[in-house]
Amino acid sequence: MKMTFRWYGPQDSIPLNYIKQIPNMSGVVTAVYDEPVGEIWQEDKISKLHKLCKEADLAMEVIESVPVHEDIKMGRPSRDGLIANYAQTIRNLGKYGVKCICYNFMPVFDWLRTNLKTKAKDGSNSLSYKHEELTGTDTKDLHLPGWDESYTADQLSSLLTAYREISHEELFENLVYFLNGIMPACDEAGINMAIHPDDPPWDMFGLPRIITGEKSYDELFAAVPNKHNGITFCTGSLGAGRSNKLPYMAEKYADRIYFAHLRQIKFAGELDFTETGHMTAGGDLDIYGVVKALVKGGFEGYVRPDHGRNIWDEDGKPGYGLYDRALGAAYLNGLFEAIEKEMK
Ligand code: DNO
Repeated sequence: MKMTFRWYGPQDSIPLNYIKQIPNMSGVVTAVYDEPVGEIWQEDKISKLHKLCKEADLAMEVIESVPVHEDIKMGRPSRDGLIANYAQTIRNLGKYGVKCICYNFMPVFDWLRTNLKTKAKDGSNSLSYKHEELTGTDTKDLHLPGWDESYTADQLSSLLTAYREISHEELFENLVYFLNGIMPACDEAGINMAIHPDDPPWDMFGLPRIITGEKSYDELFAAVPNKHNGITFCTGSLGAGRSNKLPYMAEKYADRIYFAHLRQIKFAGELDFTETGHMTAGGDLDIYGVVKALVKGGFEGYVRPDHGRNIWDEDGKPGYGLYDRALGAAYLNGLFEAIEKEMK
């Protein structure tokens, strides 16, 4: 495995040399953030990021995310042009040594939480999700913590209405169409696509969500067998779905898991959860079991400690402060080393 750390570019409050000081850190996971969704990422922007990483002696082999335009997800006529742009972005990234692109196919919203600063008794805080709070939210005046409110109220309402016409099956077909359109660019550039699961893994506001568990992956690989079609195995997202057996899935898909987001959650109700420190003992997911299954399955991809808490009075970007993610990396490094040596 290659240990990595998410870095939000030059505007991130965490300097690259701090990241480099975390033991075993091979590289950062980053993105071009100032290109509107659907536009080609130009080489000058990619090369600037690449240079900064190189100067800090960190690889830039994973991009999270190249966002997918809603017209592609909805199968609108403009999708062919947008897919061609996406393919060009892939080729451009390939020129700078990128090996893996994390993306998602969630309609309208990315991950959803209801509180970004849930205080624990020990004074730390973290992200949490309460299903009732979310379902009680009026979509006409939607202000959710965390996701980028890039739509006006009118745009959002017309998007939500347009999605009412789109079934899970159609959304899945649109994903397959998109993947088939970009696979030649991936073959050419040697880049693996790694779809992020829906977070949390169930429908939201009547919007279909399709990457939620084992069945989704079986269907995805059957529809697009190309090896560049792979997944980001996010324990926190998949783990919120109580029927997902994480270690079993990690082993089953190990050769398609190009990127692993490892983090912990603790359930507070059937569909409610709070994010906790990474260790297995800190929550309800078997992080040790997942790492063991990955190693057993021959996983050779990138790993990053996912969402950390804010600890030691850090006021970091929710989920993406320095300290707790660094502790997470250290813990995960230890697990991998012990398990890899044990299995030799
Ligand atoms: C949240 C992240 C997601 C992820 C995207 C990938 O912290 O895991 O926002 O980056 O879903 O496209």
